[in-house]
Amino acid sequence: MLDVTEPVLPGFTPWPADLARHYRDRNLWTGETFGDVLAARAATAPDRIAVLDPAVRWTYAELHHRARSMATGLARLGIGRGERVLVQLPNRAEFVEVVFALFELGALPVFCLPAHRAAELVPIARAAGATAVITCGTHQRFDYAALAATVRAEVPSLRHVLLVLDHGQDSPEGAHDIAEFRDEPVDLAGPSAADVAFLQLSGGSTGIPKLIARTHDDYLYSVRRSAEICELDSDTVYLATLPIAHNFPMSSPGILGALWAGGAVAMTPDPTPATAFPLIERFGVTITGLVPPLARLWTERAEAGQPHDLSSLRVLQVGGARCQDELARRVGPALGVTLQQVFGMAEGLVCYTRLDDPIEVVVGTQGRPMSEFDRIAVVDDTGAPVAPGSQGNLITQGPYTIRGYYDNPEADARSFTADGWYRTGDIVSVRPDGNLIVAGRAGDWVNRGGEKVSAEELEAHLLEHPDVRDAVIVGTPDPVLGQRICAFVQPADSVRRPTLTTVRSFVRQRGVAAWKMPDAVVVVDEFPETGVGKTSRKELRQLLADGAHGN
Ligand code: OOB
Repeated sequence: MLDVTEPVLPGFTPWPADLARHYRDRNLWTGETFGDVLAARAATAPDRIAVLDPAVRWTYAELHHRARSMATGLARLGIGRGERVLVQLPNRAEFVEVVFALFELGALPVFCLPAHRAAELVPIARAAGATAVITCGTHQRFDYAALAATVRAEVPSLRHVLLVLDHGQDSPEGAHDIAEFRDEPVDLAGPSAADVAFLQLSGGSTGIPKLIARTHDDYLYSVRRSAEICELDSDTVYLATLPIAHNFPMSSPGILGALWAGGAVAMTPDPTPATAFPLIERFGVTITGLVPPLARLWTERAEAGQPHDLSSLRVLQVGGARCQDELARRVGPALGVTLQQVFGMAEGLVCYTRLDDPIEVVVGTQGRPMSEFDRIAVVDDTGAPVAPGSQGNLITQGPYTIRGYYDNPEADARSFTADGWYRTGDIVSVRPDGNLIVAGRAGDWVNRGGEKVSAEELEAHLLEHPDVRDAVIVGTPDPVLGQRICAFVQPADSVRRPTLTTVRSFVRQRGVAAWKMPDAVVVVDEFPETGVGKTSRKELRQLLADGAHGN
């Protein structure tokens, strides 16, 4: 039955009514909720494995029962439809239980990353008007319960702290063990498909956090389409390697895609080869997704030889940041997988290379939009379309791309055009075959005395240097030029450290214009990362501001 109830969450910007009707008429938006999907899988394949982690193995029937039971308990606590609940959990089975319990209730999970601390969580909780936090006790030697207590003390709307505890862990004063809220399930009214299902965080927010409200209708469409493109079925075992609350492992096709297809979701508590490779072998993992720094680590480990049998792994997705061609060429042969590039954003649009694309497309592009209903345009800084094939700003709209942030008109004024296109902030070009090449973020340019240098372009050159393992270019303030070019490099080994002289002469030999030569080289063993493992240019800039010196 089609559900045409319009969503009611204040602060949510709906799609224009005619477009919403169009998407429903075309059956892109099917009127199903995530709760409906789980109920359907539990009815048709109750005994199939739905969720696996090192400690847990739940069938669809068990997962469904647990989610309904927890939803009933949370309703008893007074958490109701439309309320926002911060969820900060590591990759473990209970994440899925908690999220489906909230879906069942019609309460909205606000997806936080385990790397978030009070400086991020307090503004998020305020912006969301959250009434509860669901987190864990101590994990990887960090006390999440204490963090939740700090956030609660700062945010008056937060009434409850609920903890997913390990055996033997006690719940501190003022918090509840969530196990106390596993009641005998009763049928709850639940949300409609047009309702907002959750709030996701936009990457790289400064100031008031940009929260992204996604409906059951629009998100399920993106999950379904992603599962089709990634050829998931009931034999799929998807490994959640990246922090599970992020949009990529959540829905591209991620854990929700695997569940939609009736497959299994497996979890690794950390993404290193030492932890993840044995789990791939143990669970028979068929697909997972990584950010480029991790893809590099996995590739290097596999190239060096490693003792685990990864033969079940068929598809390795790389996305979240630009995968350099040099790395993309190595991934498939090293790990014995089909590489898939994924260029996406929590705001909506996701592009994939297809599994049967020629290698040149898979290595050299970030794929094409997943839906024929996605609209993309490449425009200059005045908003006019650029010549076909030229680089410019990517803007987009479509059946799963938001029309505005949650309750944030200032951010909307910057990030959306008057007619509702989302400005991605990405500089791309579109090839004649429709595949996109991401050149970088609009801000990732160094403006050296008026000469613009693309960070990504220079990084690609440095990566070809035999002594360089990884490289990131950032601009640093310069009194004369405005900005200078600083290259942060990780050395390939501890003996031969790249220097400014060797790097400059190498880049010059590659026939690169003189004004693109780095002005400084800083050798570091690791790059600072964002919560999801992307390299953080912001923190690298901060390192320089704090006095890091090059040679
Ligand atoms: C994903 O989502 P977010 O919201 O954390 O970050 C989105 C931004 C994009 O606008 C782009 O700047 C960058 O991350 N990005 C890429 C990329 N994938 C994302 N830049 C270059 N190449 C790529 N392949 O990161 C995300 C969401 C869903 C699926 C995959 C990634």
